[in-house]
Amino acid sequence: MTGYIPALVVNILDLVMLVVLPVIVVAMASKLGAKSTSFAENRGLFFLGFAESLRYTEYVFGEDGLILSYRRPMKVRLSLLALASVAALGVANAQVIDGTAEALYGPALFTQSNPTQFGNSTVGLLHESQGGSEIDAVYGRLFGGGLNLAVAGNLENSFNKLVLFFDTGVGGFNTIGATQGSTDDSNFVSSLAGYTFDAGFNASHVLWYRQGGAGGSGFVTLSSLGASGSDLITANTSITAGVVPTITSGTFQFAYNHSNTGGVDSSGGSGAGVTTGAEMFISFATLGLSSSSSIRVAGLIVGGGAPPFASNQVIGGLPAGTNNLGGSVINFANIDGNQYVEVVPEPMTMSVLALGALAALRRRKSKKS
Ligand SMILES: [Ca+2]
Ligand SMILES: [Ca+2]
Ligand SMILES: [Ca+2]
Repeated sequence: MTGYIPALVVNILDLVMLVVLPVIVVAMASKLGAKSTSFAENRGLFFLGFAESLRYTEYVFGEDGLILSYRRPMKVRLSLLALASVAALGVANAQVIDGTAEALYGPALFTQSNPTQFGNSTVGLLHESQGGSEIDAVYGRLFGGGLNLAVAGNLENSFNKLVLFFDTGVGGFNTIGATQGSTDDSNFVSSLAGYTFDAGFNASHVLWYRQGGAGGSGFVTLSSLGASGSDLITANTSITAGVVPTITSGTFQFAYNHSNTGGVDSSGGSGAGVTTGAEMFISFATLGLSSSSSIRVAGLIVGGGAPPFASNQVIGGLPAGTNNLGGSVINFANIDGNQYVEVVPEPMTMSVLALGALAALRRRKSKKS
């Protein structure tokens, strides 16, 4: 399609694009239940499209150097429409804290290869994992002003705990001290006294989740570590049959989809491909940060006791064939390999860069012709 649009029409269309596209983006984000419905967090693609339109504009300058008129090939309007569609697609793909790791997380940061000795759930219910606990895979993103983390697997409805430790790069402890400010869940954090992480991993925060079955409750706690630490989030939800337990407290969100029947089992298997389990959003502000370029996450599934009886389901993985770690104080530095993963920015940034590269390629092609 060829032809040119008069400057007046271009101006009107620009105005329409400026006013309408943000409304469309926000409306779609809201309708699709995206975590962020803010245009500010989805505007990158819109401005890329707007910049593209300026590049294509052909100006006619008067003798005084001022723009006399300008015009824009018809195909630019079509490419702007395409960019608007891509922007809408970006929103459609926005992740939701629902207990499933969306494709936007990118590849798993860890995949389990040790069979579970805490039971293998084969029931497939959304609201509770009957018969077993396992950590199959870990996915993470720094996006929307915080950490988005998915720990795929199962957590039995027996008040076993999924315990996660965060190294935000600010402060933290390589060994958990005997004196803790956190008191929630019968001083659970104090029961971890002496836990030592791999060299360079300094945990500043701990989160743990545990739940009963239908009719019971699920509880999540996020605490800062140390004698001056405190319980930052203590929240719970009732467990309803057929419903993914979901907890929201301020900006904090947590959900556990228990329906996984794949992943590792009691004799082998692999956690590869499992995307359901715990998913959470923790804002940087909640972690005491204004921004972050890297957050490390360690963690494992434990039962009761002090120190708690630890499984062999550990983030980062244990050497092949390692059995349950049992009811002793754990020193990850004495276990081969890194028992943590590192979450770094940001698949969405890569998408925008890829889109920019596509636009550049298209310009190059159009110059050739
Ligand atoms: Ca999700
Ligand atoms: Ca399994
Ligand atoms: Ca280690």
